[in-house]
This record gives sequence, C-alpha cells and structure tokens, in this order.
Amino acid sequence: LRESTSGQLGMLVSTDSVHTQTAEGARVLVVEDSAIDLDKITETLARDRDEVTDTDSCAGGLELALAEEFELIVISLTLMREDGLRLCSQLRSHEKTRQIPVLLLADETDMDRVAKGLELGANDYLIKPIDRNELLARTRTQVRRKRYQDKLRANYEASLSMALTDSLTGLFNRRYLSAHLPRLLDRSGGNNKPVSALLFDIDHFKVVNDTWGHGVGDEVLKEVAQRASRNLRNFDLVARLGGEEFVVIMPDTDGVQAMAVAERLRRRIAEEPFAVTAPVGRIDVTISIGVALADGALDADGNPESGDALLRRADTALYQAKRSGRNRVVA
Ligand code: GH3
Ligand code: MG
Ligand code: MG
Ligand code: MG
Repeated sequence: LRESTSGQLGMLVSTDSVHTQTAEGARVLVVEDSAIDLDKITETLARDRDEVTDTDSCAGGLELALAEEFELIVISLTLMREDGLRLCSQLRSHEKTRQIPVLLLADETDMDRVAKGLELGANDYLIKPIDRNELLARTRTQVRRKRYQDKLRANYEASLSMALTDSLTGLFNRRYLSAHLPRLLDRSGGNNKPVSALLFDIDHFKVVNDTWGHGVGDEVLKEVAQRASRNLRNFDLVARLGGEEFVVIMPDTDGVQAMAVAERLRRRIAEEPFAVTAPVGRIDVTISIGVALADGALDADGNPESGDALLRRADTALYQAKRSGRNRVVA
C-alpha cells in the first residue's frame, strides 16, 4: 500500500499546486553546534514565524525528530565532534522521519560530503556563510512541498478507505470482500485449513424502519456492526454487503468453531436490547445466521471453492434460518 501510495504521489505532484501552498509557521529542527550560525538561522526563520527547535548533537536530533512533528530538519555538516551525514541516513531509515525534508549546511570546501548527503536522501543544501534570503527561500520551498505531499497523501488515504469501507458502520464493504475473499480461500486451499463464512441478516428490519424511522434503523445497523466486531478476532473479516446483510469470514476456523461463534453472536444481539435515540429507548433486535465451511479441499482442476460458491451456500443456510422462524443459526 505504501509503495503504491508514493508511486501515485510522484505522478500527482505538480509544481503549480506546490506554489499555492503556504510555508509560514513551519516547525523546523536545527542540528548545529555553532552558536553564531544557530542565532542567524533562528533570527532569519523568525521572519516567517517558523518555530525553531535546536540541538547540537546528532543523537539529540534523532531523538527529537522521532518524538516530535517537524516539517524540515536542517543538519550542519560542520559539527565539531560528529558527522551530520550519519544523522541524515538515520532519518531516512526511520518510517516516521523518512518523509521530512532535510537541508544540509556545509562549507564550500566540503562539496564531496554534500554530494554524499544528497545521495543519502537530503533534499537541498546551503553553503556557509549563510545567506539569509537563500535560507528563507530554500526553507519555504521544502516546507511547501512537504505540506502539499502530506495533503495529497491524506486525500489519497481517505479516498482509499472510502472506496473499501462502508461509511455508516465503518465495516469493510462488498468491494473489499470481493477483493480479499479469493486470496483467503487460495491460502487455505494451499494449507488445507478450513475457512468459515457467516452470513447474517437482521430479522424484520423493515418493521424497525417503518415503526421508528430510518434514523433509528441506522442506529441499529451501527450497533449490530459494533457488536459483531467486538465478538470476533482481529483477523476475522467483517463486511456489510448492503442493506441489513453482513458477512464474516473466519480463516482457520472449522465447522464446530464457526457454529459456536455464530451462536455467541446471535445471543449477543438478542439478549441485550439496543439503546436507541429517545423516545424509543430500547428495542429488541434479532439476527438470523447462515454458516458455510470451505474445507480447503481442491476440486478436480486443483482449485479451492470460489468465494461466490461459499457465500451462496451460506445464503441457502440463511434462507433456512429465516424460514424456520428467525433468530437462529443454520449450517
Ligand atoms: P427478514 O427478517 O426477512 O430479513 O425481513 P426484513 O424486513 O429484515 O427484510 P427486507 O429485506 O424485507 O427489508 C430490509 C429493509 O432494510 C428494507 C430497507 O428499508 C432497509 N434498509 C436497507 N438499507 C438500509 C439502511 O442503510 N438504513 C436503514 N435504516 N434501513 C435500510
Ligand atoms: Mg430480507
Ligand atoms: Mg432482514
Ligand atoms: Mg436483507
């Protein structure tokens, strides 16, 4: 996911939009042991109301960068006792700091190490003595680019999660299920491990809507989703297929275990009335559950059962549960 995210970002960043980003008030970390240079940097960046945090050691720089949220890290390559390049490569190796722009400060005679720093992932450099306008311009450019990329990444992640989850309940949606179920089944086919599917549907849900309104109906849907998630393991997949129909896929779960989970889930819904918006107060809700098991066996062509076939069998069982009186589990 992360790989493809950055791939997308590369394509989406256009210079035009970057320039519309503001760069003021940036949180900047400066790793510098020369008091004179540090004063100059702090004074200069104050013109943009940037907040400068400083340290005179690489260890301190790494610690601060990992603990706080910086938008630019300025690393001096003229530290008396240390090599700022090491910090540069450490910042690139940590997930948290990998995306923070790095600006190097170096002596004119030290272009070899500047080149090495750029290779390690530093974004830009300044030659001492520091020119105030140049410092401001390079800082603004890097901060703008970072802010723009953060915004793109947030948008991209939001659109990904919107496409794969149901906005009412926060559960995965049908699209996500279709994408992942074949993978889960393939894996179990290879390992000969069973996968169980529960398909459940709220009983007489139309009556809830018709009696108390769609808003209360939505509250019930959310609460059903929460109770289901709470009663399952982290690696069980829970999805809302649409309407008031849900599915749970449980890897490495045999028929006996699946029936036990289904029965527990049925009771968690039926035994505790749902608290919904007044004046209704509390209402009784029940669900019917159909259970089907993919035993991992391969067919004549060497394929495990398809997700569609598994869900069709669960649907047949659900239909039986409805016909035989609802609020029950049928395999
Ligand atoms: P059964 O026990 O046979 O499942 O009966 P039922 O009334 O639950 O089944 P039916 O399929 O007839 O009705 C489902 C209802 O679910 C109809 C529709 O108004 C409601 N519904 C579907 N999606 C939503 C939703 O997102 N919010 C709300 N509030 N209601 C929904
Ligand atoms: Mg129905
Ligand atoms: Mg229903
Ligand atoms: Mg239904």
